[in-house]
Amino acid sequence: ISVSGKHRTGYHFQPPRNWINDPNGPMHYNGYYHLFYQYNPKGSVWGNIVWAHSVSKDLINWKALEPAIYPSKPFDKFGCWSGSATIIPGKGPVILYTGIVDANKTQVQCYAVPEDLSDPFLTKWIKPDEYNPIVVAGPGVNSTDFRDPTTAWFKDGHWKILVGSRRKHRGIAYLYRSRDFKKWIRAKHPIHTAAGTGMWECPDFYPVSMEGTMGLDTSVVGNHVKHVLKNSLDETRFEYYTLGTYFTNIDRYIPDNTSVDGWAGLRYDYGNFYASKSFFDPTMNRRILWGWANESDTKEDDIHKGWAGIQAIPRTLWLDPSGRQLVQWPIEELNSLRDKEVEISNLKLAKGDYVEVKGITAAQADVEVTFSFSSLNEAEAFDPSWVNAEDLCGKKGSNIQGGVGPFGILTLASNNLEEYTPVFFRIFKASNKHVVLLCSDARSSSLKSELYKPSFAGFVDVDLSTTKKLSLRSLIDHSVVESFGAGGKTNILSRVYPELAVADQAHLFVFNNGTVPIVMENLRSWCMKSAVIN
Ligand code: DQQ
Repeated sequence: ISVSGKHRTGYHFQPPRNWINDPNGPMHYNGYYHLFYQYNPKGSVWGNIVWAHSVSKDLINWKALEPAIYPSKPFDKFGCWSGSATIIPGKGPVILYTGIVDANKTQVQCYAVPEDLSDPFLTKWIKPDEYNPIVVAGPGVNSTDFRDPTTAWFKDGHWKILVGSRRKHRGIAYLYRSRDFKKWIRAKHPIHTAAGTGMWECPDFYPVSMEGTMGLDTSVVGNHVKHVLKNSLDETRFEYYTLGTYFTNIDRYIPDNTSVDGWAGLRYDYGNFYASKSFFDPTMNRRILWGWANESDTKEDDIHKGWAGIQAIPRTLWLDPSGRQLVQWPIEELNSLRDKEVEISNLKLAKGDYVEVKGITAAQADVEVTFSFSSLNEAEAFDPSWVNAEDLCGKKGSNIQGGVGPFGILTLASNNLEEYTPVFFRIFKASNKHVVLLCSDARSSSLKSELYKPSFAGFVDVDLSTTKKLSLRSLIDHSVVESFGAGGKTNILSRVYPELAVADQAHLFVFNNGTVPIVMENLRSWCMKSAVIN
């Protein structure tokens, strides 16, 4: 592996070179999955943005096509920014995207359609002159923060879309309606807004079933569904979502009182995951989530590497039976890359134990592990002022001894633990319940300084009075550690750049640094084959 290649991924999506960001217009059409994404054809920093295009039969192995949408019209001369695909029954897909009109970054919404519906790859896209751009910022709308149209849904004779925006510091999702997908009119009220959240990039709005794990097509409404509204917050570069009710008669969305707008809101991922977009996959009746994971190294590193940005592994997503949050899990197709397996059962981890999991390619692996603990009596007291999980993980890292935990895995570890990215749980005792913290702590991930090495963390909403077990799955891929806690309730993606723990010099450990012994009931880990990507 060349120097610039040692952190390239083996099974996370990336093109051979250059900058990528947001996933755009994911869909399944006529036997193929399509992934478009923001791409700079000229370099490994953001700029010159076009929609790159890849197709796949299984969401894992991808074939690159030429860019589908690139500046070619007066309304998108300065860039083709994010957007979505909608499949019109009986007609085929339509892409909506944001065109950048001028050097001031004035934004309008545009549409594109396949040139030839009989081409199985839908290689070429055209932007009809009639009706384009379909939406411009009207009076009172901030025309330089007005972008990222959603997939449309159909209700009562109208197609409807959202466009992200802001008014001063209030985040806004404007609603537009159309009968024919060509003439669009802004509704009197946005579907939802929230004070103090800033620009809403890449809104996503869709129904989830109140029972089971099956996904729903974007137009489904009714009393058996809840709706999800997700926004990507430009200012802090993280996303949050709420669960709530879509009142179709007034075209308003109101979040449940169990999920809040803004910084304290629920997150798909408590790590490096942004500008995500979901789509309904009719072949398996599931909703799939794509998200972009930016680099955590410097711009100079990216220029040197010649590439920047990956897509997270696509995740199936559904409503937790509690109704309070979503659950995510890597798409099952990923298992086709699992190769040699190592399994360990019933391993007791006493205080201070570190045990190496030998026999796998630890730099490119999939690990599933279940821990149990006999008693919670010695859990540390939880201070109610600890509202920020990331700060708490920063204070209580993997080598700070606790009561129940910290316990978990050390990924991408060098031989003598000069480098490691720990992914671990820590259990606290609050006044009337236990608080579970999941951390993915990049601080010790690399000997190299000048990297962004955050102690990412999230709380895990589990009831430890009924189950005394916690599970963890981590997808390790050279510069990625993508973890799913408690069956996908709390998820964290970290980007890390070890200097020593690369290729066959990377190791995997399990550990316990709490006074209470932990039983690792079962660990299965697989060497992961590389996917064929672009
Ligand atoms: N990236 C796109 C925008 C979007 C932002 C530009 C989010 O359309 O708002 O590349 O990362």
